[in-house]
Amino acid sequence: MIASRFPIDGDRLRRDIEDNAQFGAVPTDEGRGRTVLPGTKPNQRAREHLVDRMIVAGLDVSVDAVGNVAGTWLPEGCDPTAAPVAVGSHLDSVPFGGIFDGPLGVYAGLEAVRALQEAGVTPTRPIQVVSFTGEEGTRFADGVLGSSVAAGLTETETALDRTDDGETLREALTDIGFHGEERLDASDWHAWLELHVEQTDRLEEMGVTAGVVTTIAGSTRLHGTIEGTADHTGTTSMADRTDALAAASEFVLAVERAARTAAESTGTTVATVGELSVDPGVVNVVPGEVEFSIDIRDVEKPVIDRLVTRAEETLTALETDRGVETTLDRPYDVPPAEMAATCRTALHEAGQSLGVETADVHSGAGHDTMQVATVTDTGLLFAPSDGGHSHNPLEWTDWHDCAVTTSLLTEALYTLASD
Ligand code: HGY
Ligand code: MN
Ligand code: MN
Ligand code: MN
Repeated sequence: MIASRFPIDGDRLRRDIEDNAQFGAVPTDEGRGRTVLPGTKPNQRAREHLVDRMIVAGLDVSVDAVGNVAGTWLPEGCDPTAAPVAVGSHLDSVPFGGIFDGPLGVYAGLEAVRALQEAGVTPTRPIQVVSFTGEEGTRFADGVLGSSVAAGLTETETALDRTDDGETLREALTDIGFHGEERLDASDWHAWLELHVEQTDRLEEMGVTAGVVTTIAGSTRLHGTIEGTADHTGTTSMADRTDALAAASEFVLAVERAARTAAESTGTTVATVGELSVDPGVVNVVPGEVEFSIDIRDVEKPVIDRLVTRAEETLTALETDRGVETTLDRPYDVPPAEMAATCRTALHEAGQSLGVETADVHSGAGHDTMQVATVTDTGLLFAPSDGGHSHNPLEWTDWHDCAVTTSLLTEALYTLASD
């Protein structure tokens, strides 16, 4: 790798990510896990730590109504009326998630600004380092909550009224001191960049350190119920049962079969029944009701829609064949997002200028970037995931790869903020 015009401090970046990893740290047999759900104490400490680090870097910190945190760098000589370039990701995690998914992007964004400051350069545009609330969809929404509000896709009050575990998002954010004013408006931005771990093993297999994302797969999340009749397991004959779990089992396998068939031709289709709860869920009662959720993804929207239709048809057939009653709703429907040529070029050219090989890849994972892409130019840069693991404590990215991809991010950020 050729020396960068804006040398980043890999140790400082590592310290930020390691310090952040303490918040919500969970004991695991191997790897380093963390559980940092929106509005919880670990989330509060992670946010406070970020604000502290932003203040140390001389950024002007603001918190919006849904807890999105933005640190703005407006150096002398920079046009304060110019549309900013923003960079960042999220600090929340899935339960027992890894330490890089989200925090790498937030702290790489901060490190990029520090590197530009220390190089003594002045971009023509302000730069904002952003941490979005609730990207993972573990509480209050099915995902990308803060970026959906910032992109104007979800009303602020609607988001704040969402409840989880008996509290509204408004109450949870107020409790942790991160229910601000206003709304961070992503449509104000000239461009947006996010660095994220790849969460699969393509880059590792290719031996490439930097993935420049072309398209982020669309993601549709369905929630449904299958209702049968709870009955005594000892006295209810097999012929007289309406077993909700048996019906649901057929449904899960039908969804999997349809996704496997689609993936044979697309190579990018995935569908998962990730949640299945049985009521009453005891050994001597025939399952009366099952609740489930499905996550369907592909880079082509029609493929997703065909799988949704297949799921609906399967439920209808189960009603006829098994006498169950079913419901299915589709609260989360994010279409595939194309990354902007301006940002992809800036990232590839950053690789060339640094002598770092880059490769075009698609993203099977969803990201805040897909929401921001609806209102401004966006780019998404991947760092390799060792063994492709993510959303578990085995998630790992070599510190060297974190530093190299942060250098590319810095170069591209300066390019986009200096036009
Ligand atoms: O679900 C996703 O794709 C993201 O990791 N939240
Ligand atoms: Mn993420
Ligand atoms: Mn994630
Ligand atoms: Mn490695």
